[in-house]
Amino acid sequence: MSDELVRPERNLALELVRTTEAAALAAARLMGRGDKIEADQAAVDAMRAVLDGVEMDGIVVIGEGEKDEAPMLYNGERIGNGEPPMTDIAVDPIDGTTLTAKGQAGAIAVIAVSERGTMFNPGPCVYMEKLAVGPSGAGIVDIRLPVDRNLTALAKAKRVSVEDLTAVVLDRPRHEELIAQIRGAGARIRLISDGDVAGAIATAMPNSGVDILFGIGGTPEGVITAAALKSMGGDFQGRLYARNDEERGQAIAEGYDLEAIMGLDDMITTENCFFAATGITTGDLLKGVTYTADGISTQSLVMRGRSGTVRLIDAHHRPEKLRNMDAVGYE
Ligand code: VTB
Repeated sequence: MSDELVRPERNLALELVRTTEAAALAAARLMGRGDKIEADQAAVDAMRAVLDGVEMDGIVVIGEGEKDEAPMLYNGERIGNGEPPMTDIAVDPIDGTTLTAKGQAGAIAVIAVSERGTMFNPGPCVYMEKLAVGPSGAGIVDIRLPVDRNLTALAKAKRVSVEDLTAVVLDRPRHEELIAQIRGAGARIRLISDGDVAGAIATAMPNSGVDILFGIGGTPEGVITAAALKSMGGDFQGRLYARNDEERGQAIAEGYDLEAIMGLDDMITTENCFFAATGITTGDLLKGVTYTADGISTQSLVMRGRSGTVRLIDAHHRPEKLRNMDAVGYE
């Protein structure tokens, strides 16, 4: 094998969805048990096991953290069977560990993959200010503008009134002012306790009931969101956010620009990207894992940046067969 960059030409997302299904199946068994660490570990183990069989030479750019704290899916870990294509990987085996532990809406298992060297590495930057919209808002909203101007512009583009719009916001004290501004403008609000990946992507899904996401959330989640919104044709803008002087100093020392507005092409600098997510608990974006006498059902989203194809995949799993295959998480 030469070192020449082999680009991922096939639709990797169709294979990656098996990894998010595995993570969701493992996590869903632990729904409502009040233990988010246990649920996360189960999802990580299951996703990691399936990832080993995916034909790619991947490096985890966004993972569970540094090697010493994360036994698997740590930043820098090599993933896949080592064959080309060479890829960057962002994983969040559960976005919404607390939602899972409490059995609340909107937890998903998610992965994004792009051509090697194209994924933004957030390094020490934990948070970013975010603005996400679906295709009808692309080119219309601007994170630098006041909230009411963005809402007015989006309402006009969607041919509705501002009162008809629903904004998704993480329910955090830091958003008090933002929430007041959205209310002042007259829009409806869906406050979520976690899970801004699903919240942002839902803005681009027809009939999801949400139109725009505002607020400060995790930077890793932002990069993952970008892979999806690139495929869906929505827009996502971000600005890195430091919580204190120490974080600011560290980010600047490492060369990050805290003033810059980052767009979809800054977070993932190629169209050659892939996204897969599976619902753990039912939410605005996806149905959660459900159990019947006939087996287990999952619902997943599968996307490819270059083609812009978005697939919604309902899968039916047969635990009695999978158990014989030593598959992880299919109890
Ligand atoms: C969000 C959300 C995550 O973190 O990015 C959020 O998507 C941001 O951080 O599900 P805080 O919780 O510190 O506000 C999560 O809630 C958890 O990782």
